[in-house]
Amino acid sequence: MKFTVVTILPELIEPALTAGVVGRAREAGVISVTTVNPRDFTSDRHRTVDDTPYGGGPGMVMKPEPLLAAIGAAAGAPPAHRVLLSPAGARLTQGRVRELAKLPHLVLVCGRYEGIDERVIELAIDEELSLGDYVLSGGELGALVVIDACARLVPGVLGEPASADEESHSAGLLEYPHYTRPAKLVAPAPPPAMPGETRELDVPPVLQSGNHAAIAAWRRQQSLARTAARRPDLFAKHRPTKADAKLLPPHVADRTHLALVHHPVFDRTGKIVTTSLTNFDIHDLARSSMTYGLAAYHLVTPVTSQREKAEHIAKLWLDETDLPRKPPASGSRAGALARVRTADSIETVIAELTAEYGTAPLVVATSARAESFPGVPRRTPEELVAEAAVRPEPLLVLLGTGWGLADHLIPSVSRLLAPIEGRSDWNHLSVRSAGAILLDRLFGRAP
Ligand code: 21W
Repeated sequence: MKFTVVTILPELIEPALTAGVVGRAREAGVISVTTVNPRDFTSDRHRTVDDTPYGGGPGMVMKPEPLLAAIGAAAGAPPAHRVLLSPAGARLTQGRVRELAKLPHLVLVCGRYEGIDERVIELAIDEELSLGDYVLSGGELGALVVIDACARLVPGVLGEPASADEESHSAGLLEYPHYTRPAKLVAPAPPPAMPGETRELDVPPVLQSGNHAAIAAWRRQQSLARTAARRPDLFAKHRPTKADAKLLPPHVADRTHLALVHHPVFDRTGKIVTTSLTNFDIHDLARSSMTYGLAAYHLVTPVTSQREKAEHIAKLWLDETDLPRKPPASGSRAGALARVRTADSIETVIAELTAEYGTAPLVVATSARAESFPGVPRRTPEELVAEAAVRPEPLLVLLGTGWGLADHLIPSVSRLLAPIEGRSDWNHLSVRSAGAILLDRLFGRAP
């Protein structure tokens, strides 16, 4: 594969490609890298490649004529694929690298200054690529990244290419941790340890077991857990395989409990009150909970008569509705009824779940007020689901009625979901609307 880099700073390209895998591939003639300098296509005494921007503004712009001539000379006829490295390009991905690596010749055009004259892009660039959302001083490092990423996919460049099988298997997940000898590493302890203090770090025993199935399972589990913790965006896109499902706790929705809290909540004046149950809230959030496959929906009020009313309404509804006629996979009519539950307090719900699951729930609050639950870690729905997916606990999501959960009276809360915001300052969603939006953000499937 041939790379031609168009740059006014060739000395930035050359030395970076003499060592390592790419250096050896060049020596072996498997790839070639050359540079073309737009300065060599100027005709004035100062070899000028830049000029002031039309319309004013800071900095300089690469002028079109030398750049066009250099790209023309680099690309040949018919022209090879021409890539401009630019902060305004599409993000470079491994998928794009795989496609680019199939080409026989790639021209990489590097901008300097504020950028290049737009007409060069119109006339002589096939695609614009960026490395990411940070500011570099030019395109040269981008060109080096493209060369390195492509070269290692060219047959003959890497000694033993990772099997396509293994690559596709791990695609979309972060790598598992690697270890080599010694099995017991004795090393200086990191600060704040005393000088001279040492720490002994062992290679995980499973890797020394010789049990290849156990090793593969451990590595896969590490990949899944790391991806969930570090890259919730990747984790959200990952479709767990059947084997993954065995390594992970049950799906988060299957162990998520929604609680509609009527006490302790604020009234409009900030006083702690107990609100009354409403028919609509019982119905609508029960339907939303079942639609999104939650484990249960809990109506929380200390008022005994209100709990009895809730149970009565829930039973009537479940008798009448056509929902249970086609019960969800895990549930009969009785199962559906069991999914609408009542409790006198949040603490009671927590105690019930702790007994049922053998571990206390991760309690998640929602709030329309940005400043409530001070010190409690904030999570986006994507972050929360990724975090919960690799932990064993059930999830208890609290929805406050009235003017919201009385945060200082609910110390069990350990995560907070950001408020749902519309496009105005007026934020008074009904709790059942907020709950439905929240469930969709947590568990909804994009079409
Ligand atoms: C950086 C040129 C910033 C122009 C709004 C208006 C190539 C790059 C580059 C550069 C600006 C890549 C401004 C990630 C990168 C590159 C040089 C814009 C400020 N903002 N990938 N003016 N980041 N950068 N100047 O910077 O050529 S690939």
